[in-house]
Amino acid sequence: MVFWRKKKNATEQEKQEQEDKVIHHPEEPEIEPPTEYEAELSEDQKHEIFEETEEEIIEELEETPVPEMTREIIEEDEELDVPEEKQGWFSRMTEGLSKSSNKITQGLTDLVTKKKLDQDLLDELEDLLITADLGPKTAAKIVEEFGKDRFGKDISEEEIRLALAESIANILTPVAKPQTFEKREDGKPFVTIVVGVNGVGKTTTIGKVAHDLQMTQKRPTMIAAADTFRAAAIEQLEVWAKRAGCPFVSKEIGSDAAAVAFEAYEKAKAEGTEVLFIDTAGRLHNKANLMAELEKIVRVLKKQDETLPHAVLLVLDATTGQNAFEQVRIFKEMMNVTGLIVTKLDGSAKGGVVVGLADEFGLPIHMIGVGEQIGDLRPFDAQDFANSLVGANS
Ligand SMILES: Nc1nc2c(ncn2[C@@H]2O[C@H](COP(=O)(O)OP(=O)(O)OP(=O)(O)O)[C@@H](O)[C@H]2O)c(=O)[nH]1
Ligand SMILES: [Mg+2]
Repeated sequence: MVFWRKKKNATEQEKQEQEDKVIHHPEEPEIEPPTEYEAELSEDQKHEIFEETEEEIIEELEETPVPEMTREIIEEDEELDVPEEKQGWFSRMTEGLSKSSNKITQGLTDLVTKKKLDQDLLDELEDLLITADLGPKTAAKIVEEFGKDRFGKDISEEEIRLALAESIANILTPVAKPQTFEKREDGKPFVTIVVGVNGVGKTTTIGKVAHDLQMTQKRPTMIAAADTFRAAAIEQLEVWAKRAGCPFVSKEIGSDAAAVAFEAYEKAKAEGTEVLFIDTAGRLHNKANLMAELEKIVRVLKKQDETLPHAVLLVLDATTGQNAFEQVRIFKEMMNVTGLIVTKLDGSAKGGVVVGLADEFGLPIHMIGVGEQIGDLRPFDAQDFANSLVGANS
């Protein structure tokens, strides 16, 4: 009995270590600056995270001055570089997805040397979809559907391509839902928390979306730096806020992330801001710390208004391929993730991961990132994405 319990604990520990690796890969450089976090939460931290009263948070807020930027700063920003929309959306995405689609298109050309569809061809097609990172379950599902009415019949490369595009579009259509950040009837800000592991593109994505809202749609937007662990992270977000022409709320490095969120919300409400973005830290020592921090942000916001936050967007880096599945699973355990943004589809041969994610989790995919520039974020269009991925014409 004792032995069994030990074994169970060991398995739990292994699971925890595995999950911590997803959050913070062991080969990544050390976190800077070193945080005061310990592997386990101390009594003080537990108090701070779970029992701190609203008064204590407010007290803390009053002590720390908040650097701020205003919309006017945009006029001084000489470096602003907004590339012109030279190509249509489809060709830009196709270009962005070229590595992924090359893999599938070239694979198909190599594959279809026979005329009739047999089991070997179906198996090879399944392998091809797995290498393109659709994931084994989704690949099997697509191939089964494809083989159903065609087995033993003549088949052409073009027919396979179109059938694949259709199956993929069928999987993607239910999740392709743009995030509209709708104007609240109560006149209060629409609050979005952006989460994701280190380096996936959270800050860049906020900058891109905020720019679109503030500059193109002319909707007052504010950005808050609740990633308080690295000075560079705060500065990077400030640069993006400046480009987007948005007010920026931050506190000193090492400040309480929830306090930044609290203060930003108060300010956004007071200024008639329509959309507030809260950037969060991707890199904490382990899952327990990250979860504690994110939970506290949500708890503090909910004290202001039960309906907060209105969106929790999980950013995923397509180049991580299958690891993205683990990230979704872990973040879904931690938070009520309302939708996904998949970045770096331009530099990845793993664009197929989007299809696997849609099939496995059914979470809305709001946007995709196809570059580092301000205009390189696009609403997610199921049919266009499917066509681009398999190299079919739109
Ligand atoms: N090619 C490409 N690069 C991107 C895209 N989105 C973000 N990046 C780059 O990815 C790198 C990391 O982006 P960040 O926005 O700093 O990522 P983050 O999630 O905020 O990272 P942390 O704050 O360290 O957790 C930067 O160099 C970005 O320019 C994209 O869609 N395509
Ligand atoms: Mg960041």
